[in-house]
Amino acid sequence: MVTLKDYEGPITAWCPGCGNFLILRAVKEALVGLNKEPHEVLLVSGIGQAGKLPHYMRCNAFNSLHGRTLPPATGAKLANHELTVVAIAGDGDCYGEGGNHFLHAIRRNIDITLVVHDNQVYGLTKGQASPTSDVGFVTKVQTEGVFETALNPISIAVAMDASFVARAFAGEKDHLVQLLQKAILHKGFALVDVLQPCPSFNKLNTFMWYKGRVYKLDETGYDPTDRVAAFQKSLEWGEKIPIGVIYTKERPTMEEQIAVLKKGPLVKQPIDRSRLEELLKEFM
Ligand SMILES: Cc1ncc(C[n+]2csc(CCOP(=O)(O)OP(=O)(O)O)c2C)c(N)n1
Ligand SMILES: [Mg+2]
Repeated sequence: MVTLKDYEGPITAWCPGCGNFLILRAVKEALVGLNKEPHEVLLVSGIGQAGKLPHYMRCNAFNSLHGRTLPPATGAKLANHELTVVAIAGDGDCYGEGGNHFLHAIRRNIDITLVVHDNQVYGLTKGQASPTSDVGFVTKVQTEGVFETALNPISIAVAMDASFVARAFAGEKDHLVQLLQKAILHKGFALVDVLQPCPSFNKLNTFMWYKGRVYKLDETGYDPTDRVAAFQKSLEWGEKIPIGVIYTKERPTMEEQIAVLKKGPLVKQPIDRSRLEELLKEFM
């Protein structure tokens, strides 16, 4: 029987009131609820305040470079597809510097869950605008307000026919736990974009700002399998912001299409050292 204690990690260094605390708690609760042992789980992150989440849990973890959360997560899943791989990224990490990897992970449909802590700001580097910052958002760098149109990760994911697309709100922790569990159980690439207040550097999109706007799709009879309706839903932002599963589509995963993996995880397959020696001879 797995308990929260099994996942307990060291003391955090996040600011008081940060939405990351709720996301950390939700990730633990989701894994415990699914009865996943820490050794069956790998968390992969890049650089940022979000990227520190795996440091604060006791399970397998890999900390990559900024914007490079998805490549090692993909590699690890290919090496051992029996692992539950959860990629943890910030909005800057995933939609800015790592934007290209985001697009191609969706195309490949590798069976991992991507949790984006979307605080609409660069938190770690102390408050520059991120790709998801709203137009007009004023920072120490964007002194006259952001003029670029915000990137809409949900619309992009639906447009690219991602196999699971959800939006959550850190302030609705139990709902977030349910969405994380659905994403982990889903066979294929699963995006959970989590709206996350940053009390230090985002004074616009606060807990109250989100609280007054979010509503749960699950309570509206919404059908997440209709792609056109999902795209339309993805455009809702402002007075009302939908949270829940926005789109799902069953399609073959990357692992299912790679013949050698049918014999089991690569890490468990025997290695033919004679071929390796042949290769090494080329460098002698
Ligand atoms: C290659 C590289 N580029 C830029 C940086 C600087 N940097 C570190 S974290 C970060 C942005 C973090 O923002 P986000 O991903 O939204 O995470 P948050 O801190 O908000 O959780 C940047 C630009 C870096 N460390 N490495
Ligand atoms: Mg951020």
